[in-house]
Amino acid sequence: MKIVYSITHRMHNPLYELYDGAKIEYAESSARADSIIETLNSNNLGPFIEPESFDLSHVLKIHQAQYVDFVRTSSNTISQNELLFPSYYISDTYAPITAGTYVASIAAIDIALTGAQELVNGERVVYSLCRPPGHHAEHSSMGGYCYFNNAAISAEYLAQHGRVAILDIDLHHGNGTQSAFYGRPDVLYVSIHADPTSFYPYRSGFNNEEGAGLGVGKNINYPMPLRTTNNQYFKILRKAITDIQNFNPDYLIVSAGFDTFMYDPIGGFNLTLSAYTKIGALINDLGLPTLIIQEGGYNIEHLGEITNNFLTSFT
Ligand code: Q9C
Ligand code: ZN
Repeated sequence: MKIVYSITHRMHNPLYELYDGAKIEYAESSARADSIIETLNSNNLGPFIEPESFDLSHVLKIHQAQYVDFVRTSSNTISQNELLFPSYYISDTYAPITAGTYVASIAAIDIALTGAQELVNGERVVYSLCRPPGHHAEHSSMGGYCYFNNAAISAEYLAQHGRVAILDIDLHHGNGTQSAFYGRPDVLYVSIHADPTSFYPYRSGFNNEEGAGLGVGKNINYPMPLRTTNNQYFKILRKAITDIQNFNPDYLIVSAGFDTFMYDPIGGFNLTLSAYTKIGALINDLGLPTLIIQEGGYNIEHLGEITNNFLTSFT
């Protein structure tokens, strides 16, 4: 399986995040990608390929030009080790801008788009190791460790070639991806996540959010209780997979967050290591051209193994 990756992600490594005003360790660290690469490497997954660079016009189909400009200029003018928490273009305190943020975020988009291009060229499954992640980034705001929406940008790219389904299995609801396609009949968004009544991002991910206008019925949320177990999860995943089959897409994008793991430091579900092999197998059974995009997952010790278990089901 082709794995698209670049070390440029290391340029983005904020020193802390703000939680209730306190500085706490930044969960979305560069050690995450290192853990994944190391494990995939030692299990002989690959080949690893470098991203191509794509035109900014792809980004501007999903994000507001002023917002993109703001991330670029503030990132390029801030000094090393400084963190900027602006009072606009941001939805929470988990996505500070640092000197390397823009460069790394653009590389993550190129990684996702390179994967999408590989699918159009006939590849069956590609893994895009994006960092920073993207599914919380909205039209004109960053948040939840995300700056630009890698999954939405590549979905828009693939939508030029056919019908696209996005399956979001990150622990958190992908508010950015949902809002990007909320009115669209040609892109299905299905998400399984912790019930937003008591979990980030709090304001979206409820099951009455079904899409708008021509997109009604093309947005499907499955909020799940905290401490969801393997079997509870598989049951809902099967429903989500049926939704995707009914939509009959040409391409599938998986927003693959692994923060559903029982020992995730910011987690809330109880999935075990072996659950990810099964989740991968159930998704692989769809038999669709599939782009797997990395989102969350913060247990550094096990993240590589989780990712490896998931990906191995596609090989
Ligand atoms: N003290 C993704 O998984 N809340 N983003 C963190 C920790 C924000 C997660 C609270 C979680 C954002 C891509
Ligand atoms: Zn998450």
